Amino acid sequence: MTATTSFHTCPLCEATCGLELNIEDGEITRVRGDRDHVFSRGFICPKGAAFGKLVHDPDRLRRPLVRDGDTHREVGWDEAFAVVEERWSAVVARHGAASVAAYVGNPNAHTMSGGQYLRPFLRSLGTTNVFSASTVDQMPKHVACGFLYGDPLAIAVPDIDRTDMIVLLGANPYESNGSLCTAPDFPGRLEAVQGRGGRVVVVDPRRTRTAAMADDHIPIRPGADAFLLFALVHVLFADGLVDLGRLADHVVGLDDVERLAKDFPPEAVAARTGITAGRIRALARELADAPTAVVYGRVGTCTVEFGTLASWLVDVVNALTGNLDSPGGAMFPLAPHLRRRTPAPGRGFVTGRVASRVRGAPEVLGELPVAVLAEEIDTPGAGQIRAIVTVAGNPVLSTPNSERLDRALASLELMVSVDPYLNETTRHADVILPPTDSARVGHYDFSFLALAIRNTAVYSRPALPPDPGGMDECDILARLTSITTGRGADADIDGAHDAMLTGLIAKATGDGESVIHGRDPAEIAEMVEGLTPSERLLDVTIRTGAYGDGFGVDPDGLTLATLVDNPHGIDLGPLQPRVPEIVKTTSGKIELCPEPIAADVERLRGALDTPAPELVLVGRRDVRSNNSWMHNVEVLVKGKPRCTLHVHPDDAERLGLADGAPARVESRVGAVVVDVQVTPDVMAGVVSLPHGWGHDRPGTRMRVAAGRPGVNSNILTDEAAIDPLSGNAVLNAIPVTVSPS
Ligand SMILES: Nc1nc2c(c(=O)[nH]1)N[C@H]1C(S)=C(S)[C@@H](COP(=O)(O)OP(=O)(O)OC[C@H]3O[C@@H](n4cnc5c(=O)[nH]c(N)nc54)[C@H](O)[C@@H]3O)O[C@H]1N2
Ligand SMILES: Nc1nc2c(c(=O)[nH]1)N[C@H]1C(S)=C(S)[C@@H](COP(=O)(O)OP(=O)(O)OC[C@H]3O[C@@H](n4cnc5c(=O)[nH]c(N)nc54)[C@H](O)[C@@H]3O)O[C@H]1N2
Ligand code: SF4
Ligand SMILES: [Mo]
Repeated sequence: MTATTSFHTCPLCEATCGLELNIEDGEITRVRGDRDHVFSRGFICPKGAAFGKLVHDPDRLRRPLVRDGDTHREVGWDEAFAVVEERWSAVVARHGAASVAAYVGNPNAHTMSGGQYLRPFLRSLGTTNVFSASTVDQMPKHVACGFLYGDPLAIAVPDIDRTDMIVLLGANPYESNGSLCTAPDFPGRLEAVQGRGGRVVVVDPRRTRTAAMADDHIPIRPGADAFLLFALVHVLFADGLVDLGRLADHVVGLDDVERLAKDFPPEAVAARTGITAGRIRALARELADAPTAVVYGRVGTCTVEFGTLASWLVDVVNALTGNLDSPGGAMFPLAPHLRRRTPAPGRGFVTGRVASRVRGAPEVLGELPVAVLAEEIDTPGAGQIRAIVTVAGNPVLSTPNSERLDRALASLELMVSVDPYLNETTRHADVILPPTDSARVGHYDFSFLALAIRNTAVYSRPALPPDPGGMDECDILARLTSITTGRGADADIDGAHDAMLTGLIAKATGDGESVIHGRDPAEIAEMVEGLTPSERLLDVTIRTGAYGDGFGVDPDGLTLATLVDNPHGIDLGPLQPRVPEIVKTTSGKIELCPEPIAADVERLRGALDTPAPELVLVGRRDVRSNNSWMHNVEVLVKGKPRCTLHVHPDDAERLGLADGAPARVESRVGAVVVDVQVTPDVMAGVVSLPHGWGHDRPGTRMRVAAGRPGVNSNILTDEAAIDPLSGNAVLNAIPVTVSPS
């Protein structure tokens, strides 16, 4: 028996914790937190501890499946790609490239293939029907930042380790471990804020674990954060508390924000938010008075009717209190794969370059809202979607009115899924291409190091040897790209990888802003190191990045090899101010009151007078779960049932609901029956159900999950309801009725 220890970044959530893996005979036998990890320092959660179980899950697919009537049968890789090629080209020949679509899900943000091979693949499809989990998640933040800073990826994160006060809106990091804010051991870091005399305030309709630890929990009516934030802005102006600090010369639009905020005094929003005017005024003053303070909004502020407005106002409040781009406030990370920019105006941010066929919903960041996917499939006409590729997504559980989508997917001429599970979505696929597990591939966090509260560099080499019959997701996507670009399923895959590398180098040598501008691409190519195509691409990215060696320019700079030599990561220090360098608006200034956002304020003003529905549904997360796909691991799902409907005791009494008894929950689009859990931890007038459950569909192969199926909360969410600026689905504050079942 051979026993070894290996260090690997946990790929399961945004916290990017370092794992210490014990490996015996090719099996992960024990997982602990890596105590020497520069960022996570030994912290892990129950999901990270179950990483080995997930990797070795017997239900995990290791070979491709092809549909045979109502079942799937295992085939070889060549056969699977041949089927894809034949049927894909047939659909394109019959209906044109406009009839194909792609849906890409959350785990793409956690894989190197997602960071390196996905974009080229999506572009190769030649369709505007590109959908992703971003429009059931954070798209409002991208849109707000796109307009504010000219760059939708310029997202400021709370500088938790240095702040004196943090206000969390619609975020529950004690369960989620944080999002759009990579901070391993987020709970410990919040406790440290309190430990040094600072304050933690949580605004949430539920008394979450995060709310329970906070110095102050402010319950809010779901969907009302934009009102609360506007009232804070109102008070900051009215009481003369606005101080832009260092950003004064870099901001335009201040007067316009002040003018818009006039309509939202605390008294006007008190009823709609459920928060007294006095409390709102006090909060504004606390934010202004704290030496440093930061407002942080997440899922509860994004997946709502006014998601973009709320996301914008979070940054506005941080700016007005002098806390934007300032230590202890909200700051812009500089990850090793990114570059410092030359301060200069940019091209700005636009949306709506195309619109969806049926509803006319505007494109954002090159994609359409996933809320329109079902109608694009089930509405006949030119441009109707006839084929789809899903990569790492389970939209049948994760997107609104999922029963309609479930039916729509069943009607397609062709569906191909790149996914390791036969689940609620992939059961509709004609071909399933399962990538090898994440312990067998390298790991670098393109998405999350760019959202980290400290600048950090970490790369993990594969922890386990390759599965001889398995396929790396980079290879799967490269082969699919060969098919969709007409080079064919049999095209030389090494050639495709080499072309990617040559392209990346050529882009850098031809880019006036790159450290290797003007160098000979052949000379650079000679210097590139790495054991896999993915590593070689990463080497180029790191070496031309903010801390890179520039291929000899700075001998002390980072290379892939430096990262490989430091498996516990390299700490690059606390975040540094980045304005104006980061700003890419056409004016070169932070546009505090962008015109498209200002235009949406009228809708918010109108909603002030609309009475809120009597009972609304919100979601919730549990630390042992992650969206839809970790319910097949026994240790994560055993124990008390987690998919229950939380109901406040007053509502339970009023509606005749008993603890533990089933209730029928009904919305405009659907109904589910689920067991009630009566708890004072949810506001009266609000019920809560987690998403990602509903594992009772036939034709899946997730035996543990099927034993505790739960119900799919997205049967209740309404695909008609989207935030107009971002196209993001409304997944919180869904009007429902509840009755005993
Ligand atoms: N009602 C409600 N709905 C929600 C939310 C909510 O709060 N409330 N949250 C939303 C949010 S924030 C998100 S991000 C979405 C998530 O939406 P999705 O991304 O559509 O769903 P996931 O459940 O994350 O599904 C991930 C899929 O990827 C597969 N997978 C896992 N690892 C890999 C891998 O390495 N490679 C590949 N190719 N596949 C892999 C899994 O088997 C699974 O099929 O759900 C959203 N839906
Ligand atoms: N354990 C676990 N961890 C996860 C995931 C998971 O499914 N499970 N998913 C991962 C993903 S994809 C993401 S995007 C992140 C999300 O990370 P978070 O944003 O922290 O997500 P949630 O835990 O859903 O917290 C959202 C909170 O918003 C509250 N809320 C609902 N409506 C409103 C509202 O209108 N206003 C306010 N102020 N609050 C509201 C809910 O009660 C809930 O407590 O978590 C990631 N980490
Ligand atoms: S908090 Fe996230 S990254 Fe850390 S161990 Fe848990 S799942 Fe993995
Ligand atoms: Mo998410």
